[in-house]
Amino acid sequence: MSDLVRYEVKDRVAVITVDNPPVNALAPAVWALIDQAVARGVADANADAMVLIGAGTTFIAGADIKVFDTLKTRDDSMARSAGTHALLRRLEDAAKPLVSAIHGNALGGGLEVAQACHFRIATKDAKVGQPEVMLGIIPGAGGTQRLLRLCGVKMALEMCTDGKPVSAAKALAAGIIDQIVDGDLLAGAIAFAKTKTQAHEIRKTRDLPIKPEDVSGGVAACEAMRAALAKTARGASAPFAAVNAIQAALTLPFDAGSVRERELFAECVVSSESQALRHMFFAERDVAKVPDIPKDTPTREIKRAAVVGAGTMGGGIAMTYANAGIPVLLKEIDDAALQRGLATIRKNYEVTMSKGKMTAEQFEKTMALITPTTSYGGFDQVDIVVEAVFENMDLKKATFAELGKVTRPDCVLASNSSTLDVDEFARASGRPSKVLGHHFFSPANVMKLLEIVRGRETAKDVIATSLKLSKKLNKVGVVVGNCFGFVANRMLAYYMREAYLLLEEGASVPQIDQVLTDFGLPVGPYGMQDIAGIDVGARIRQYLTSIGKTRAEGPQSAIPDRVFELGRYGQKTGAGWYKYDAPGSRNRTPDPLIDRMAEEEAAKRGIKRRPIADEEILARIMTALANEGARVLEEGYATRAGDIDVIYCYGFGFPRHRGGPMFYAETVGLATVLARVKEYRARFGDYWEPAPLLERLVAGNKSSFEG
Ligand code: T1G
Repeated sequence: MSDLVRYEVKDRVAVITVDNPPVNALAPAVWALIDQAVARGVADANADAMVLIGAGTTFIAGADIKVFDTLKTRDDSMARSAGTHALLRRLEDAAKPLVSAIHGNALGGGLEVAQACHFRIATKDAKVGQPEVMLGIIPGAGGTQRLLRLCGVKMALEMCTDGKPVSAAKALAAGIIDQIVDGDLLAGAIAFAKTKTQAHEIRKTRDLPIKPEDVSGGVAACEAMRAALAKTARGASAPFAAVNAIQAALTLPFDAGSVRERELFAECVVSSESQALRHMFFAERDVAKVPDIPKDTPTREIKRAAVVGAGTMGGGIAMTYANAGIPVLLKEIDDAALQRGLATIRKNYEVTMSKGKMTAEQFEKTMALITPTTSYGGFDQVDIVVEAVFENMDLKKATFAELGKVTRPDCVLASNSSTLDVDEFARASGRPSKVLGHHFFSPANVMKLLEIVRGRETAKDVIATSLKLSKKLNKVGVVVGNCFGFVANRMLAYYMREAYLLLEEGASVPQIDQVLTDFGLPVGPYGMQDIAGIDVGARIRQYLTSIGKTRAEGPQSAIPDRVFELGRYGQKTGAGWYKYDAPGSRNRTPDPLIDRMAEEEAAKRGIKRRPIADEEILARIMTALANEGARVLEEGYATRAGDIDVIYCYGFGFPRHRGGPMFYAETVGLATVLARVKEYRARFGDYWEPAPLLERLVAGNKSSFEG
């Protein structure tokens, strides 16, 4: 037997151990070796029963996701799944009791293997689930046909459409597992197997009858789930395919239902939605892999923190630390500003409590971790300071100069700046190796993205510490370079440039926003600005202009500043790009004033306004993002294209089922993207400059930014 799957007999029970670190994924070889091991156990005169268990920290966490990229056509998938289904039937037909012993996770194909075993036992901390829809697919190894026979259609529908794992206790109550073992799992499994041997008990899941309540009400439950998904599964198709497969289990014999599952799985696995979601699965794990920062780079423990600035961002950052159980000093320049910040924090937590997501006791405990102050007292005790003062270089440099004096020499000094030069803060601090950017996204206590902005002299252990800290803060930390705007805002500037120019050329604010929300973004560019505050962007723009910078090449529309100068800051003032019922209201209506401004600005620039098709709006905005993203990659400010995709999905809600702006560009086709850049250059001006990387990749007939 190979190292991947071991076989040994203990006390007349064949113990089959899957050992494919780190999660015992079912690579093709592992499937085959399990098959062989069970056949060996059945034939082994020294074994009366069999136990299947995982080595290391978990049972089997699913099929090897990388394998799905080899399934180019539906036929490829149908061929592979025929083999998998047949293999699981062989397990199910074993003539001796076959018990799966679950610890850690039994997910996807892992749970399907367990379902094909005659019995399942688990440790109390184990979890079982069918998370395939998170990858744009459905259980493809009989899970939609067996699970409901164990736990009923309602729970099977929930598990297969939301993809969430369930606890061992819940699985036991539902009938998915047969026993929870205290103490040694293997010993418990062997004892359990021996009881089944004595009882000559073999229970084939596929032969279990559909529960009577499901015979009568199962199809209605499927219809109800479809109706619920229509509201929640925005743009996703896999959850509906899972419902269809489960409905087939209700209405067809097992074998016919299995064929239906395989057909539905095949449609999903070749879809661009699944390819995008599988890309995101690995991309959000790869961001922690920084080429010159080895995994074993020493890190420092962050036990105490401080935040300077209790504005919207500073308050949200302080909440992020408190939510992670890290005591945090929150400093403002005076008590009035401090109290305003604390009031906002309390209000945020009260909203959380009103939603039942936080108890009053948790609120008090979390708030107690935030110590307000108007001095630097106690800063010599903290392990990290996050600077979140106004986006003004002089103010930030002065703050870093002060922090360099009042904190310990080994204290990490991080700036929440969204745009400005981290190296300048570093120089001002007097210890640049401990300085970097921690760019949170608003609202900082909610958005998961954290841009870790690496300065020229930032030490490797400070980067490694930041990556580790981001996990503790429940953030996705992405290391980016210190260019103007870093990665997120540098690219966003081009996204907004096109949105403004399209408005002047004839599109409307509602039309542009609708195109982007139909594409899958939670909000369009104009709605986003009305939420974030038009004044925030305007003041940064003013400051950048004062230091001779603009965020993006090309024509700068005057409309944003005109809107700002009218005091229209968005929802908070009752008017921005839209009109609102009242300040703070979210009920918005288009405002003809904006269209008049667009007409005036177009006239000034000699533009003949025209109706603009939705397709052009989407193509120009997505092309602008991809072209600038290619520059970011080439200049080395992002490690890989997937990092940019993670930034956009986690920072701006770019739809995961599109895979992020770079993956989406690859699905459009890099040659098509380049052709569009050249077309726009001819139509609109030289500021549409093809990124050299894009030109090289297309010239080399490459289909991916990774070459
Ligand atoms: N395939 C390939 N690699 C996997 C993998 C998988 N299923 N699961 C994890 N990895 C890699 C991961 O990329 C990372 O690699 C390392 O393992 C540690 O993962 C036929 C069709 C189990 C909860 O969707 O949810 O079965 O970055 O960092 O935080 O019907 O991994 O170290 O190089 O996430 O401890 C269904 C996916 C597949 C489960 C552990 N199963 N995995 O979390 O570690 S489809 C899943 C997870 C399927 C069947 C269908 C998590 C975890 P690297 P990690 P973790």
